[in-house]
Amino acid sequence: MNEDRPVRLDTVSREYNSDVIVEALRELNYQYIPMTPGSSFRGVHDSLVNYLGNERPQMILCLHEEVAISVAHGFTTVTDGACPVLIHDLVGLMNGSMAVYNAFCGQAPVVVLGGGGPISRGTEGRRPIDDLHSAQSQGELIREYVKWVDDPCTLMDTVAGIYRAHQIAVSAPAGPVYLTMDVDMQEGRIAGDYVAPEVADFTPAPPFAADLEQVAAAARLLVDASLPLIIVGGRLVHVPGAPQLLAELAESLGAAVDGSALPSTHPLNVTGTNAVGDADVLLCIDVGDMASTLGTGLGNRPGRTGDRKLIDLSTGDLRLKSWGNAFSAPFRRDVQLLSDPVAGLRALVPAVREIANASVAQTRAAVVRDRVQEVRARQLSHVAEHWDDRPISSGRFTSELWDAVRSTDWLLTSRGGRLWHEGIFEFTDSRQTIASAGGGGGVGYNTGAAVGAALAARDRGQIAIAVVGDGDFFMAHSALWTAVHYHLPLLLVINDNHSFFNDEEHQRRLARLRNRPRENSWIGVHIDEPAVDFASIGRAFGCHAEGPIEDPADLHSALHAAVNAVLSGEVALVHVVTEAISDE
Ligand SMILES: Cc1ncc(C[n+]2csc(CCOP(=O)(O)OP(=O)(O)O)c2C)c(N)n1
Ligand SMILES: [Mg+2]
Repeated sequence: MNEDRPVRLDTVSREYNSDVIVEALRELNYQYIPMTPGSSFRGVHDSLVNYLGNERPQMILCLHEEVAISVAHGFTTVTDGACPVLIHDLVGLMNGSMAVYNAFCGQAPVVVLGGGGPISRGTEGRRPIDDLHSAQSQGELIREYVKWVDDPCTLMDTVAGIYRAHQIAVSAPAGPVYLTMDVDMQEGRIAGDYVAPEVADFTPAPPFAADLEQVAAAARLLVDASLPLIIVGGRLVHVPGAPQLLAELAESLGAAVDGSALPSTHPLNVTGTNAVGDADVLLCIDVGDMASTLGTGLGNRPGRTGDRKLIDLSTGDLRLKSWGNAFSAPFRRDVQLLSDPVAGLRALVPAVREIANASVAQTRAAVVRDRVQEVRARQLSHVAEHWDDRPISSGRFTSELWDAVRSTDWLLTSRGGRLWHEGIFEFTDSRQTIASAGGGGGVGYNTGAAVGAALAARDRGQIAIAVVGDGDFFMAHSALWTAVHYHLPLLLVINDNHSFFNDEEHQRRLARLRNRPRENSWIGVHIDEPAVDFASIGRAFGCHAEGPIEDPADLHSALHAAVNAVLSGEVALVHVVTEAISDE
């Protein structure tokens, strides 16, 4: 790890307000603080370096604010803690705003700290850029997709505000917050009568529990179901003991589980199989976006889930904001366990155990196991059938990647959608997967998030693996610099289909609906002529780079070489050329 250690700190003493502000960051145990520099927080920047020695928290330099916030978001998908980020006032926040939205949708406790003000217009020595880069309340820009905004102007309010921001960010439902630090206040001297707020006064809220009658009703529905399906989203995978609770619930019911909080090798894990489309009772745990998860095909009216019964175990509509439409699709909840998801699970498990019938559970489990085995066998034979395909098939790619990483301690941070083949990777430990943080679907998230996840992976002795689309990578490829500078253990695989392919499908679909030529769907979408050499981009940032790989026979050695490079301390990039295949 490049630690960027400052020198000559023996002459520095605690003198300025910004020294007190950074003490608050240390008090909150922040290990890293991703940032992109800006004069609006130069006081805090100076104190982090020259007062705290750039240690706890260590600044993680990112070359774009969107990347800095994605890095913080990615870090929180692995660690179950909040991550702060430092952003220049107005323009920095503008650059970072989409990433804040992704964090909001992903329930990521990212504490965005921005330079602000100066509140006092008449101060001498103002920065020439003050007016251009500040606003009456910068929080207006992102107010509708953060949990809290604060614009304090005194030191005491700023320190209290940081503690409060942290408290709000991590309390369920978790999410990003934004606080500005007045530039003059940061740079001022600590007043003699300054009274420090106490962090103990800002303890995060304890988990809140579900209504007991609802718990009993949910247990009854699940036990009486013919084929219950548990769909797991959110951040459950992080919470100590939660995967075990989930396994206990599934096993006592013989219920299928869709989600990464249960090992993929568990016989009840049906992730990626579509094996239980005929489930009659759905238990959604911490599923933020019901519309994406359940699709719109379950019923023909808003709010309908067809004939299925739906149990919603989550913080429910507490996540809703009046401005955006995220999570607002109506779904009929037959039972609502409005609670912290893990607290709800803790109540539900004994309630189910008390009335569950072991032999019914066994029968259901056998049905689930048979169906999963059948789908997995089909998935594997599909891999064999397309082993030598050119362009490289998703099955071949995923198998070769699995072969290259399986003997390491790995963490998969993104699957890159189209190049992933289900049923090959074995997830046996919740440490191998990130919280299914979801995000808001803003393209440009995955590379920065992989860097943040790699930062956390490195501290756990793991290597991070990310499969990222070419379009996604283009929007934030400067994140590679951060990975290389801090020697992060990251293998980045670019799925290069020369396209923002998702939109090609949309254009094709629409052309079909309108009876127009579908052949033109590539125009305004293909990223070709020039085809970009991603390995050269990787090398330019100092990565070990392989590719472009077009021949499937070259995958094995390229991926193994890349993994070896990561194990020996390099960041590796593998450029895999695939075909843009449409289902239309
Ligand atoms: C910031 C942003 N711009 C545009 C979109 C629309 N969009 C959704 S997916 C996608 C294509 C992503 O391309 P790539 O990462 O290469 O994945 P592919 O679809 O080719 O597999 C686009 C442009 C978006 N979601 N976010
Ligand atoms: Mg693409």
